[in-house]
Amino acid sequence: MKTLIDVLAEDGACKALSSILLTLTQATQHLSARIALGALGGILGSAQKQNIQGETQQTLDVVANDLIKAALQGLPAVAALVSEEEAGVVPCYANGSYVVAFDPLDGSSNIDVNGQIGTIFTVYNRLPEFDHHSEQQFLRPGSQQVCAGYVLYGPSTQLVLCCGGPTRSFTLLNKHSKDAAKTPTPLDAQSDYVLVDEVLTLPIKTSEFAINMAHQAGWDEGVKRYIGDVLRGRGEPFNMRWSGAMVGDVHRILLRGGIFLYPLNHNSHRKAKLRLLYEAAPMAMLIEGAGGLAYSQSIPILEIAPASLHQRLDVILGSISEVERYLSYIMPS
Ligand code: AHM
Ligand code: MG
Repeated sequence: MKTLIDVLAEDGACKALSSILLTLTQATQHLSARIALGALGGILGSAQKQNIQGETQQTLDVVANDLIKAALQGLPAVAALVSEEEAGVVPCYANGSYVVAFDPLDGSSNIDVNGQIGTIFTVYNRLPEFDHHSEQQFLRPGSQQVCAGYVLYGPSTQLVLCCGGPTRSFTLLNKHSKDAAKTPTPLDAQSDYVLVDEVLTLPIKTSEFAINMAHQAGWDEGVKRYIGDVLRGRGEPFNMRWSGAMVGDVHRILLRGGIFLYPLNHNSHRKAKLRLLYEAAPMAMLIEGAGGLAYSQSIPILEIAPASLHQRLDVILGSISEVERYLSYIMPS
């Protein structure tokens, strides 16, 4: 049985990067234990405040953010961090060699209904030419990510990670639960992420698509035509799946193949929903590490540098053949 620490050692991850990944994932172990307690863990309901993006925060959004932020802030390897729940860059250690961005709690609308939720994260090398807490540390194309991952809090808790090689998955072996509602420290040394898939490879055959159909009135014509053709059938049965949490939908696609779409919605004031830095870019690295493709409009997501920390964009990712087919509908001929 190989655990995350064994895999990082085998891959030759340096001490600083290992400290970040182990600390961050330990924070998610605590989160997992709190989440498993549901209403008994005091994590349900609204926090009665808004984040910088004007979204009402759930209690768990705040709990998850505080937990992960506190864990990373204590690490000398971390120069700065960005979170979906923080307005700007949070400075950490001036000599830190990495910067970290994260969505502490993805799929917030699923929290109170015991649905799938997750944590998404990305790590970049700190750029020596800028201040350690400069926004420039984060406004870089996803191709520069050192490592990306997510934790899915589902019936089991799974970590999916790519550090430049293959995308791998781990399952949390959790030997405790009774003390989970207590304060998140000290860490429980008995919980660990155990490697289950050394190399995740996205299946080529596609029979599922994931999209929020409720927004179709606001889609571009190409998106409407593509979905219309899928719904009419193409000689192959298609199923639609939408979990309301990107981690859940991307996880299904990594295991079963298919396509995930969050297109522009011209009827919404913000047009795009998903954020580039800590949602789309890490997911693109994980999907490409598993042999898939990730685009926004006609541009590979990993080539796009955010213009601002919380920039949103439309997202297309999944099996190569289906993403290419979709692109042929939305590209001007
Ligand atoms: P969140 O990070 O605030 O939870 O928002 C992102 C989520 C994604 O996980 C998911 O794909 C999408 O928003 C769901 O949006 P919708 O409300 O259209 O179902
Ligand atoms: Mg999110």
